[in-house]
Amino acid sequence: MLESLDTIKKLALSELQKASDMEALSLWHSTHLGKRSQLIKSLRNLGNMAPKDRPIIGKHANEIRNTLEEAYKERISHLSKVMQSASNKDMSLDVTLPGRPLNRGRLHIATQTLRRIYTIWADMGFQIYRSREVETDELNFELLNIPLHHPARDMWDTFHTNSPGVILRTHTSPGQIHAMRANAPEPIRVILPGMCYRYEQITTRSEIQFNQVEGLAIGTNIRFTDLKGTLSNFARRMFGTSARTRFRASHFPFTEPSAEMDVECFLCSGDGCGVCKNTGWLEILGCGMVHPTVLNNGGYAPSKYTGFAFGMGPERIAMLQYDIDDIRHFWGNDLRFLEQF
Ligand code: FA5
Repeated sequence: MLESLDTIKKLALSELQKASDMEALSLWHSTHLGKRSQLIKSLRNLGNMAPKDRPIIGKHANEIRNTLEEAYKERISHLSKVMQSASNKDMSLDVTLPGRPLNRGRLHIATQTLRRIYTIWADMGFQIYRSREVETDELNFELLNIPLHHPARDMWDTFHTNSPGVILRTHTSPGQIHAMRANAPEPIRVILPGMCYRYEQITTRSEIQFNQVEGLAIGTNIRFTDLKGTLSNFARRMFGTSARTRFRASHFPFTEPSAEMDVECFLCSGDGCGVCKNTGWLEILGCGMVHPTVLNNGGYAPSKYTGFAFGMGPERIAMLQYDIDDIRHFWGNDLRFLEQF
Protein backbone atom coordinates (compact mmCIF):
# COMPACT_ATOMS: atom_id res chain seq x y z
CA MET A 1 0.00 0.00 0.00
CA LEU A 2 2.81 2.37 0.93
CA GLU A 3 4.45 1.79 -2.46
CA SER A 4 1.28 2.55 -4.36
CA LEU A 5 0.94 5.84 -2.42
CA ASP A 6 4.53 6.70 -3.42
CA THR A 7 3.67 5.98 -7.05
CA ILE A 8 0.65 8.35 -6.80
CA LYS A 9 2.94 11.06 -5.39
CA LYS A 10 5.61 10.57 -8.06
CA LEU A 11 3.07 10.74 -10.87
CA ALA A 12 1.34 13.80 -9.40
CA LEU A 13 4.61 15.72 -8.96
CA SER A 14 5.76 14.97 -12.49
CA GLU A 15 2.42 16.09 -13.96
CA LEU A 16 2.53 19.25 -11.87
CA GLN A 17 5.69 20.33 -13.67
CA LYS A 18 3.91 19.97 -17.01
CA ALA A 19 1.01 22.29 -16.03
CA SER A 20 2.00 25.55 -17.64
CA ASP A 21 -1.06 27.76 -17.12
CA MET A 22 -3.75 28.36 -14.52
CA GLU A 23 -6.33 26.23 -16.30
CA ALA A 24 -3.97 23.22 -16.38
CA LEU A 25 -3.14 23.76 -12.69
CA SER A 26 -6.79 23.76 -11.70
CA LEU A 27 -7.32 20.51 -13.62
CA TRP A 28 -4.25 19.01 -11.92
CA HIS A 29 -5.65 19.91 -8.48
CA SER A 30 -8.99 18.23 -9.03
CA THR A 31 -7.30 15.13 -10.51
CA HIS A 32 -4.74 14.61 -7.72
CA LEU A 33 -6.19 16.27 -4.66
CA GLY A 34 -9.92 16.42 -5.45
CA LYS A 35 -12.61 14.29 -3.75
CA ARG A 36 -12.38 11.63 -6.43
CA SER A 37 -8.59 11.48 -6.57
CA GLN A 38 -6.85 8.21 -5.70
CA LEU A 39 -5.08 9.76 -2.73
CA ILE A 40 -8.24 11.06 -1.08
CA LYS A 41 -10.04 7.78 -1.81
CA SER A 42 -7.16 5.94 -0.02
CA LEU A 43 -7.60 8.16 3.03
CA ARG A 44 -11.35 7.49 3.07
CA ASN A 45 -10.66 3.78 2.80
CA LEU A 46 -8.54 3.67 5.98
CA GLY A 47 -11.47 2.30 8.03
CA ASN A 48 -11.45 -0.90 5.98
CA MET A 49 -7.77 -1.64 6.73
CA ALA A 50 -6.24 -3.70 9.47
CA PRO A 51 -6.10 -1.57 12.68
CA LYS A 52 -2.37 -1.97 12.99
CA ASP A 53 -1.74 -0.61 9.45
CA ARG A 54 -4.10 2.38 9.76
CA PRO A 55 -1.81 4.86 11.59
CA ILE A 56 1.17 4.10 9.35
CA ILE A 57 -0.71 4.36 6.05
CA GLY A 58 -2.84 7.31 7.27
CA LYS A 59 0.25 9.25 8.33
CA HIS A 60 2.02 8.53 5.05
CA ALA A 61 -1.04 9.49 2.95
CA ASN A 62 -1.44 12.77 4.89
CA GLU A 63 2.24 13.60 4.41
CA ILE A 64 1.85 13.04 0.68
CA ARG A 65 -1.28 15.24 0.61
CA ASN A 66 0.62 18.06 2.40
CA THR A 67 3.58 17.70 0.05
CA LEU A 68 1.32 17.90 -2.99
CA GLU A 69 -0.59 20.93 -1.62
CA GLU A 70 2.74 22.72 -0.99
CA ALA A 71 4.05 21.84 -4.44
CA TYR A 72 0.78 23.07 -5.95
CA LYS A 73 1.06 26.45 -4.17
CA GLU A 74 4.67 26.86 -5.23
CA ARG A 75 3.78 26.07 -8.81
CA ILE A 76 0.98 28.69 -8.77
CA SER A 77 3.31 31.35 -7.40
CA HIS A 78 6.02 30.47 -9.94
CA LEU A 79 3.61 30.60 -12.88
CA SER A 80 2.10 33.93 -11.70
CA LYS A 81 5.55 35.49 -11.66
CA VAL A 82 6.37 34.19 -15.13
CA MET A 83 3.08 35.52 -16.54
CA GLN A 84 3.48 38.89 -14.81
CA SER A 85 6.97 39.46 -16.19
CA ALA A 86 5.81 38.47 -19.72
CA SER A 87 2.98 40.99 -19.60
CA ASN A 88 5.33 43.68 -18.20
CA LYS A 89 7.59 43.08 -21.16
CA ASP A 90 4.67 43.54 -23.60
CA MET A 91 3.59 46.77 -22.00
CA SER A 92 7.03 48.27 -21.53
CA LEU A 93 7.28 51.90 -22.66
CA ASP A 94 10.18 52.91 -24.84
CA VAL A 95 10.51 56.61 -24.09
CA THR A 96 13.05 57.04 -26.88
CA LEU A 97 10.47 56.24 -29.61
CA PRO A 98 9.13 59.28 -31.53
CA GLY A 99 5.55 60.21 -30.56
CA ARG A 100 2.61 59.31 -32.75
CA PRO A 101 1.60 62.33 -34.86
CA LEU A 102 -1.76 63.80 -33.89
CA ASN A 103 -4.36 64.28 -36.62
CA ARG A 104 -4.99 68.00 -36.69
CA GLY A 105 -8.39 69.21 -37.80
CA ARG A 106 -8.85 72.08 -40.22
CA LEU A 107 -11.56 74.36 -41.53
CA HIS A 108 -13.63 73.06 -44.42
CA ILE A 109 -12.73 74.62 -47.77
CA ALA A 110 -16.19 76.25 -47.95
CA THR A 111 -15.69 77.79 -44.49
CA GLN A 112 -12.24 79.06 -45.45
CA THR A 113 -13.66 80.70 -48.57
CA LEU A 114 -16.61 82.17 -46.64
CA ARG A 115 -14.22 83.67 -44.08
CA ARG A 116 -12.13 85.33 -46.80
CA ILE A 117 -15.31 86.78 -48.28
CA TYR A 118 -16.42 88.05 -44.83
CA THR A 119 -13.05 89.76 -44.27
CA ILE A 120 -13.17 91.56 -47.61
CA TRP A 121 -16.72 92.82 -47.07
CA ALA A 122 -15.96 93.77 -43.46
CA ASP A 123 -13.08 95.93 -44.75
CA MET A 124 -15.63 97.68 -46.97
CA GLY A 125 -17.98 98.34 -44.05
CA PHE A 126 -20.48 95.48 -44.51
CA GLN A 127 -21.77 93.66 -41.41
CA ILE A 128 -22.87 90.02 -41.33
CA TYR A 129 -26.63 89.56 -40.96
CA ARG A 130 -27.84 85.99 -40.33
CA SER A 131 -31.15 84.94 -41.78
CA ARG A 132 -33.13 81.69 -41.48
CA GLU A 133 -32.77 78.67 -43.81
CA VAL A 134 -36.39 77.52 -43.40
CA GLU A 135 -38.45 80.25 -45.02
CA THR A 136 -41.98 81.05 -46.05
CA ASP A 137 -43.01 81.08 -49.67
CA GLU A 138 -43.99 84.70 -49.09
CA LEU A 139 -40.45 85.81 -48.20
CA ASN A 140 -38.60 83.50 -50.57
CA PHE A 141 -40.74 84.52 -53.55
CA GLU A 142 -43.70 86.86 -53.20
CA LEU A 143 -42.10 89.78 -51.36
CA LEU A 144 -39.20 89.51 -53.81
CA ASN A 145 -41.57 90.29 -56.65
CA ILE A 146 -42.00 86.64 -57.70
CA PRO A 147 -45.75 86.00 -57.38
CA LEU A 148 -47.32 82.55 -57.67
CA HIS A 149 -47.12 81.27 -61.28
CA HIS A 150 -44.22 83.62 -62.11
CA PRO A 151 -41.96 81.69 -64.54
CA ALA A 152 -38.87 82.55 -62.42
CA ARG A 153 -40.14 80.02 -59.85
CA ASP A 154 -39.20 77.23 -62.26
CA MET A 155 -35.51 78.07 -61.81
CA TRP A 156 -35.88 77.97 -58.04
CA ASP A 157 -37.75 74.76 -57.29
CA THR A 158 -37.07 73.68 -53.73
CA PHE A 159 -37.87 71.30 -50.85
CA HIS A 160 -41.20 71.71 -49.10
CA THR A 161 -42.02 70.96 -45.45
CA ASN A 162 -45.26 69.46 -44.13
CA SER A 163 -46.47 72.94 -43.23
CA PRO A 164 -48.06 74.59 -46.28
CA GLY A 165 -46.05 77.55 -47.52
CA VAL A 166 -42.95 76.68 -45.45
CA ILE A 167 -39.96 75.75 -47.59
CA LEU A 168 -36.17 75.55 -47.57
CA ARG A 169 -34.92 78.82 -49.03
CA THR A 170 -33.62 78.66 -52.58
CA HIS A 171 -31.39 81.71 -52.18
CA THR A 172 -30.26 84.11 -49.48
CA SER A 173 -32.34 86.95 -51.01
CA PRO A 174 -35.30 86.60 -48.55
CA GLY A 175 -32.78 87.82 -45.96
CA GLN A 176 -32.97 91.18 -47.77
CA ILE A 177 -36.57 91.60 -46.56
CA HIS A 178 -35.66 90.57 -42.98
CA ALA A 179 -32.72 92.99 -42.90
CA MET A 180 -34.76 95.86 -44.39
CA ARG A 181 -37.69 95.37 -42.02
CA ALA A 182 -35.31 95.23 -39.04
CA ASN A 183 -33.50 98.44 -40.07
CA ALA A 184 -35.92 100.69 -42.03
CA PRO A 185 -35.51 103.58 -42.53
CA GLU A 186 -31.81 103.49 -41.53
CA PRO A 187 -29.15 102.93 -44.22
CA ILE A 188 -28.04 99.30 -44.59
CA ARG A 189 -24.77 97.67 -45.56
CA VAL A 190 -24.90 93.94 -44.83
CA ILE A 191 -23.87 90.59 -46.21
CA LEU A 192 -26.14 87.59 -45.60
CA PRO A 193 -24.29 84.27 -45.81
CA GLY A 194 -25.79 80.81 -45.47
CA MET A 195 -27.01 77.54 -46.93
CA CYS A 196 -29.52 77.42 -49.77
CA TYR A 197 -31.41 74.44 -51.18
CA ARG A 198 -32.69 73.70 -54.65
CA TYR A 199 -34.51 70.73 -56.06
CA GLU A 200 -32.48 70.40 -59.21
CA GLN A 201 -30.35 68.04 -61.20
CA ILE A 202 -26.97 67.59 -59.47
CA THR A 203 -24.11 68.25 -61.88
CA THR A 204 -20.42 68.99 -61.53
CA ARG A 205 -21.33 72.67 -60.98
CA SER A 206 -24.73 72.45 -59.27
CA GLU A 207 -25.59 70.94 -55.90
CA ILE A 208 -28.95 70.68 -54.16
CA GLN A 209 -27.35 72.30 -51.11
CA PHE A 210 -24.82 75.12 -51.36
CA ASN A 211 -23.74 78.38 -49.73
CA GLN A 212 -24.54 81.84 -50.96
CA VAL A 213 -23.39 85.22 -49.76
CA GLU A 214 -25.98 87.89 -50.36
CA GLY A 215 -25.08 91.57 -50.15
CA LEU A 216 -27.38 94.53 -49.61
CA ALA A 217 -26.72 98.26 -49.50
CA ILE A 218 -29.65 100.69 -49.03
CA GLY A 219 -29.46 104.43 -48.60
CA THR A 220 -30.09 107.67 -50.42
CA ASN A 221 -28.40 108.37 -53.71
CA ILE A 222 -26.96 104.86 -54.22
CA ARG A 223 -26.43 104.31 -57.96
CA PHE A 224 -25.52 101.55 -60.38
CA THR A 225 -21.95 102.94 -60.51
CA ASP A 226 -21.69 102.23 -56.75
CA LEU A 227 -22.72 98.64 -57.43
CA LYS A 228 -20.13 98.28 -60.21
CA GLY A 229 -17.33 99.94 -58.27
CA THR A 230 -17.98 97.99 -55.07
CA LEU A 231 -18.20 94.60 -56.81
CA SER A 232 -15.11 95.28 -58.95
CA ASN A 233 -13.24 96.20 -55.78
CA PHE A 234 -14.38 92.93 -54.19
CA ALA A 235 -13.15 90.96 -57.23
CA ARG A 236 -9.70 92.61 -57.10
CA ARG A 237 -9.38 91.81 -53.39
CA MET A 238 -10.61 88.24 -53.84
CA PHE A 239 -8.85 87.28 -57.06
CA GLY A 240 -5.87 89.67 -57.24
CA THR A 241 -5.37 93.19 -58.57
CA SER A 242 -4.90 92.04 -62.14
CA ALA A 243 -8.22 90.12 -62.22
CA ARG A 244 -10.45 91.49 -64.97
CA THR A 245 -14.23 91.55 -64.54
CA ARG A 246 -17.20 92.28 -66.74
CA PHE A 247 -20.91 92.91 -66.17
CA ARG A 248 -23.53 91.30 -68.39
CA ALA A 249 -27.16 92.36 -68.51
CA SER A 250 -29.41 89.79 -66.87
CA HIS A 251 -32.82 89.48 -65.25
CA PHE A 252 -33.90 88.91 -61.65
CA PRO A 253 -37.48 89.86 -60.62
CA PHE A 254 -36.18 91.55 -57.44
CA THR A 255 -33.62 93.87 -59.09
CA GLU A 256 -33.92 96.39 -61.89
CA PRO A 257 -31.66 96.72 -63.78
CA SER A 258 -30.04 93.32 -63.18
CA ALA A 259 -26.63 91.99 -64.16
CA GLU A 260 -24.26 89.09 -63.75
CA MET A 261 -20.59 89.59 -62.99
CA ASP A 262 -17.96 87.44 -64.67
CA VAL A 263 -14.27 87.09 -63.79
CA GLU A 264 -11.68 86.40 -66.46
CA CYS A 265 -11.01 82.65 -66.56
CA PHE A 266 -8.06 81.76 -64.33
CA LEU A 267 -7.09 78.73 -66.31
CA CYS A 268 -6.80 80.21 -69.80
CA SER A 269 -6.45 83.94 -68.94
CA GLY A 270 -9.32 84.74 -71.28
CA ASP A 271 -8.18 82.68 -74.29
CA GLY A 272 -11.03 80.19 -73.88
CA CYS A 273 -10.91 76.65 -72.45
CA GLY A 274 -13.17 73.79 -71.37
CA VAL A 275 -13.77 75.26 -67.91
CA CYS A 276 -15.06 78.62 -69.21
CA LYS A 277 -16.83 76.92 -72.12
CA ASN A 278 -14.51 78.80 -74.50
CA THR A 279 -15.88 82.20 -73.47
CA GLY A 280 -12.81 83.30 -71.47
CA TRP A 281 -15.11 84.37 -68.61
CA LEU A 282 -16.59 82.69 -65.52
CA GLU A 283 -19.79 83.83 -63.84
CA ILE A 284 -19.47 84.39 -60.08
CA LEU A 285 -22.56 86.34 -59.03
CA GLY A 286 -25.92 87.90 -59.85
CA CYS A 287 -26.63 91.50 -58.88
CA GLY A 288 -28.72 94.60 -59.56
CA MET A 289 -30.44 97.67 -58.16
CA VAL A 290 -33.10 96.71 -55.60
CA HIS A 291 -36.51 96.73 -57.31
CA PRO A 292 -38.89 99.50 -56.07
CA THR A 293 -41.50 96.85 -55.14
CA VAL A 294 -38.95 95.07 -52.95
CA LEU A 295 -37.88 98.37 -51.34
CA ASN A 296 -41.53 99.00 -50.55
CA ASN A 297 -41.99 95.49 -49.11
CA GLY A 298 -38.95 96.07 -46.89
CA GLY A 299 -40.29 99.39 -45.57
CA TYR A 300 -38.22 101.86 -47.64
CA ALA A 301 -39.99 104.46 -49.80
CA PRO A 302 -38.61 104.01 -53.36
CA SER A 303 -39.06 107.75 -53.99
CA LYS A 304 -36.39 108.46 -51.38
CA TYR A 305 -34.23 105.34 -51.08
CA THR A 306 -32.25 103.27 -53.55
CA GLY A 307 -29.92 100.35 -53.11
CA PHE A 308 -28.03 97.50 -54.70
CA ALA A 309 -27.95 93.78 -53.97
CA PHE A 310 -25.90 90.81 -55.10
CA GLY A 311 -25.69 87.06 -54.49
CA MET A 312 -22.56 84.95 -55.00
CA GLY A 313 -21.74 81.23 -54.60
CA PRO A 314 -18.66 80.61 -52.42
CA GLU A 315 -18.27 76.99 -53.59
CA ARG A 316 -18.18 78.13 -57.22
CA ILE A 317 -15.57 80.77 -56.27
CA ALA A 318 -13.46 78.12 -54.47
CA MET A 319 -13.78 75.86 -57.53
CA LEU A 320 -12.28 78.62 -59.66
CA GLN A 321 -9.52 79.45 -57.24
CA TYR A 322 -8.38 75.89 -56.54
CA ASP A 323 -9.24 74.32 -59.88
CA ILE A 324 -11.80 71.93 -58.33
CA ASP A 325 -13.54 70.05 -61.10
CA ASP A 326 -16.66 68.79 -59.28
CA ILE A 327 -18.83 70.59 -56.73
CA ARG A 328 -19.91 67.23 -55.25
CA HIS A 329 -16.49 66.96 -53.56
CA PHE A 330 -17.55 69.70 -51.12
CA TRP A 331 -20.11 67.62 -49.23
CA GLY A 332 -18.75 64.15 -50.10
CA ASN A 333 -16.72 64.11 -46.84
CA ASP A 334 -13.74 62.43 -48.47
CA LEU A 335 -10.67 63.25 -46.36
CA ARG A 336 -8.38 62.90 -49.40
CA PHE A 337 -10.15 65.94 -50.83
CA LEU A 338 -10.64 67.92 -47.61
CA GLU A 339 -7.01 67.50 -46.48
CA GLN A 340 -5.75 69.35 -49.54
CA PHE A 341 -6.92 72.71 -48.21
C1 FA5 B 1 -29.75 84.01 -57.21
O1 FA5 B 1 -29.87 83.08 -56.39
C2 FA5 B 1 -30.10 85.42 -56.82
N1 FA5 B 1 -30.80 85.42 -55.57
C3 FA5 B 1 -28.83 86.25 -56.77
C4 FA5 B 1 -29.10 87.72 -56.65
C5 FA5 B 1 -29.10 88.31 -55.40
C6 FA5 B 1 -29.35 88.49 -57.80
C7 FA5 B 1 -29.38 89.67 -55.27
C8 FA5 B 1 -29.59 89.83 -57.67
C9 FA5 B 1 -29.60 90.42 -56.43
P1 FA5 B 1 -28.57 82.52 -58.99
O2 FA5 B 1 -29.59 81.48 -59.07
O3 FA5 B 1 -27.89 82.88 -60.26
O4 FA5 B 1 -29.18 83.89 -58.42
O5 FA5 B 1 -27.47 82.09 -57.91
C10 FA5 B 1 -26.46 82.97 -57.51
C11 FA5 B 1 -25.15 82.21 -57.35
O6 FA5 B 1 -25.34 81.09 -56.48
C12 FA5 B 1 -24.65 81.62 -58.66
O7 FA5 B 1 -23.88 82.56 -59.38
C13 FA5 B 1 -23.80 80.47 -58.17
O8 FA5 B 1 -22.52 80.93 -57.77
C14 FA5 B 1 -24.54 80.01 -56.93
N2 FA5 B 1 -25.41 78.87 -57.22
C15 FA5 B 1 -26.63 78.88 -57.76
N3 FA5 B 1 -27.12 77.64 -57.88
C16 FA5 B 1 -26.21 76.81 -57.41
C17 FA5 B 1 -26.12 75.38 -57.24
N4 FA5 B 1 -27.12 74.58 -57.57
N5 FA5 B 1 -24.99 74.86 -56.71
C18 FA5 B 1 -23.98 75.67 -56.35
N6 FA5 B 1 -23.99 77.02 -56.46
C19 FA5 B 1 -25.08 77.58 -56.99
